[in-house]
Amino acid sequence: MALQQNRELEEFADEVARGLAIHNKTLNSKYLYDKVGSQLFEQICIQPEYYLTRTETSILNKHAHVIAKLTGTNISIIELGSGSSSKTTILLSHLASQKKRIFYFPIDVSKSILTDSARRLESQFPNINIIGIPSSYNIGFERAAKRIACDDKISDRKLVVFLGSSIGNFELAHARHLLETLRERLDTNDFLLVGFDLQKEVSVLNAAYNDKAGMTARFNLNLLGRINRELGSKFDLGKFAHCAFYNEDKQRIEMHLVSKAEQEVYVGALDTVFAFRKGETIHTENSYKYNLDQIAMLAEESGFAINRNFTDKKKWFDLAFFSPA
Ligand code: AVI
Repeated sequence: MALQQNRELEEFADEVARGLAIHNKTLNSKYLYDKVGSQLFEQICIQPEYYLTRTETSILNKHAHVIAKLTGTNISIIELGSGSSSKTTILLSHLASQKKRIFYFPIDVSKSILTDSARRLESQFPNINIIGIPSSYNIGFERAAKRIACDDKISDRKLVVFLGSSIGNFELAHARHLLETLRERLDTNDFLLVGFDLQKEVSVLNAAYNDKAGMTARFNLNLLGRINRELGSKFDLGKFAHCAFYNEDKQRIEMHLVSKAEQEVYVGALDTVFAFRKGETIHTENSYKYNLDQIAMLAEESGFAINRNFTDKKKWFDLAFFSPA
């Protein structure tokens, strides 16, 4: 455990060293989610401007019974990046009502979130076996698939769930690679349910990533706070500003941290000083917005066929239900 933590810290230090040394400074968005960042993200999800969570939830509320019918109840559910499992609970309640013993494998890097949500789900659904896997997507999926293959009591028909538009945080080639990898590991009668945020009016997109309460700004700035805490740096968070905007050419929200002044910052763990010009930015996240044709193309290119698209009335969000082609 301590060894793994050391390795993760070393990897973080390496990425910070590389990301801040280059001309277009950048940091991997996965580092936004330490304990503080994950709590701030939960707050973002309930902001009035952040339509994604409530829209996806409303789609699930409306269509979970159809999804449950399409999968049948003899199914094992593997969720990538399950977080608090709150949206999946809607689907689980439809599957659990059918008295079968179901297995649910939530995969998340945060062990504490997994423990809390497993406790809640176990008391809510006595006939669902919850096997939380604290891990990255790839390793977690392997572990869940192995367990399913080894145990006769567990249905080997799988539904993989990837909600929240997390796929939008992947570069397009990486999103395709992730789906291709999943396809290779799924059988023809398995399923994949993916949440995609759809393209829409730019003002709605910009507002969602610039909420009035300032939660997204705090979430973004916390990345510098994390570097301070874990790598002994001296970032003054007051000297950086949150900046998020829709890049229409690239069809993505870009999130940056802008240096408000010319400054130098020392990072203890790297024994290095990084210089920032006034107005220079650190690119911290992309969030790609899709249209239905792009989703169909992505599915086809990675070996899936779209079984159904479940969208809301405004067509702001899509829950795409894929089957292996
Ligand atoms: C997790 N992910 C889908 C969020 C998004 O909308 O891209 C992360 C986020 N970044 C800022 N606000 C929310």
